Parts: sequence; structure tokens; C-alpha cells
Amino acid sequence: MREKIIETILNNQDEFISGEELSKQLGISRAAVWKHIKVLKEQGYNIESVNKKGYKLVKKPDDLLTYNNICHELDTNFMGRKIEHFDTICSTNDYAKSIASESLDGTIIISEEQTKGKGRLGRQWHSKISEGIWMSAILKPNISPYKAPFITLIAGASIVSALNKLGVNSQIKWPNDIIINNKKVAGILTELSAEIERINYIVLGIGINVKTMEFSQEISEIATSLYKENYRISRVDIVRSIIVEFERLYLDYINKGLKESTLKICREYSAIIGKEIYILQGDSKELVKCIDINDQGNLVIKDNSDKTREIMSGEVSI
Ligand code: BT5
Repeated sequence: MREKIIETILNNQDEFISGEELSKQLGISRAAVWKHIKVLKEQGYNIESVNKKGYKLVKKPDDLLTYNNICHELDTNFMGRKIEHFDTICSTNDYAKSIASESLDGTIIISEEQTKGKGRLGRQWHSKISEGIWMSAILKPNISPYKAPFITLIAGASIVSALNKLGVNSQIKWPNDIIINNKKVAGILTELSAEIERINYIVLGIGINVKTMEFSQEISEIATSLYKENYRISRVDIVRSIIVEFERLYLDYINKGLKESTLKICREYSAIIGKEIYILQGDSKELVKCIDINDQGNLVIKDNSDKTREIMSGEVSI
């Protein structure tokens, strides 16, 4: 509906269009028109509203995460050849899963807002309108399902490497968090649909806090955003850079079985290697020393009886 409003205001060129006219043309109430305009303004559309005259579009925002903005002269083989951009959606991962079977490999779903953004194990992911990057990629790799968890590491490596190229000093907290100054700036949620031998599809969800200055109380102590850390970078540039980095590392892995490029970044930008960390499993919390990330992408730790162990999945806290 908001796209229709923009289109209608644009068609009116430099003239004002009244709320009444908009509600008539679009078949919605004037209160609904007003609400949509309010959201568009929050997204960065500069819309002039004058009493008794109506609305006029002065300028579109520069950094909307649309196909045209992201893919302009983007040099990728398959990532982002198709991008679906939404104003609002429940969860880009859930939507991506619903269309994955009929979608092209590398299709990307992006939304300005998520009403039911999710983390792992059904946790909530806060995704306020236009404050971050909420996106999911549909991937159809021809690999065994047991190799799928490595895709999360590839995503983490491509996010830190993209941010680093844009001047942001970030680190990976294995397996799926990106942090700045010990606070979470991004999270990754990889979901898999597979048979025993074959992957149907993977949905790779990435959430990055970009412009948020105030977080909800539940996460205000643990979350940060690029703006909060004084990195004023356009969301479009970040997405473009991640797509390029991801495709390179992903194709190395899928086509050539190469993991080194990803592992090198995961080790170099690790927030936990060499440190004492807690391994959280169910209700238990164990203090261990993190030694390395091994060639399988698993965490190598030394426990308090000096035994070296491998952790394949789970949660870590510093
Ligand atoms: C994650 O889960 O970190 C995965 C987040 C993936 C989000 C993307 S957005 C696009 C796509 N569509 C979706 O619906 N999801 C993906 P996990 O490791 O379980 O961390 C979740 C925890 O992080 C929550 O329990 C909160 O404590 C915290 N959290 C929630 N929202 C946050 C935010 N915006 N920034 C930082 N931390 C947050």
C-alpha cells in the first residue's frame, strides 16, 4: 500500500494531493492514509504535508534496501540476482522459507521492519523500522546436509570482512554473533530444509543493527548499533559489501570444498580465541579456555580438568 501511495504522490508530480483524493484513489480511509504517510516519513521519505492542500513528495530516502539501490553495478554471479523488498513483514526467514521451493538460488528477501523477527530457539529478534538490515538469502547448495552449519561461519566471516572494509572494527563471537566493544551488533540464523542425503534449501537470515540509538530495555545492556558506535555507514553499502564477500567465500566452499578463506577470517576476527569463556548448554554454564576454531569450524576448548574438547554447536558467553 505504501508503494502505491508513493506512486500516486509521484504521479501528481510537483502538485499537492489531498488526503481525501488519496483515500478515494486507493480505497482506504483517510486515517489509514495518514498512518502510512507517518511510516513513510519515519523511513526517510521527505513528504511535505500542508493543511487543506495535502501531501507532496519532496525527496525519496537514499538508502532504502531496494533491488535498484543494492544491485546497481553489483558484480556477483548469483547472489541478489533477485531481491524482494518489503516495508514490513513477519520474519524475512519465515517468508523466505515459504517461497524457497519455487525461488532461484541466491534470492534475497529484505524488509524495513519485522513484526516477528526471530533468533535461534524461537527467541525474539528486535527489528525496528528502517533502523537496521533484516534480510534472508535462499541458498540451494549441492552439498551434504551435515556440511550446512559451516554456512553460518561463512556468513559471519563475510559480515566482519564487509564491515572491516567499510572501516568498522567488529569481531565474531562463535558461532553466530557479531560484536563491537563486547556488544551484539548482528546475529545470524541459519535454517535448513533437507533430506538425509540432500539439501532442499537453506535460509540464511542476517540481522544488523545500523541506526538504532535506543534499544528496548531487555537488550539495552547487550546490544549495540553501528550508529551508536559512531559508524555512520549507509545500509545499502553494507548489504552490497556483504553480498560480494559472502558469494566469494560461499563459492569457494560449495564448488571447491575450500574452507581456509573463511576460517582465516573467523580466527583473525574471533572475539573468544585465547580467552576464558562460558559454554552454555541447557541450564549448565561451564568456564573453559577457548583455544581455537578447528578445520571443521568447531570450537576447540580446554576444560577445567585440562582436557581438550571440541564444541560443535551451542552458545558462548564472554
Ligand atoms: C540470533 O539469534 O542472533 C539470530 C538473529 C537473526 C535475525 C535475522 S533478521 C533477518 C532474519 N529474519 C528473522 O526472523 N531472523 C533473521 P540468537 O543467537 O538466538 O540471539 C537472540 C538474542 O539476541 C535474543 O534473545 C536477545 O537477547 C538478543 N537480541 C534480540 N534482538 C536483538 C537486536 N536487535 N540486537 C542485538 N541483540 C538482540
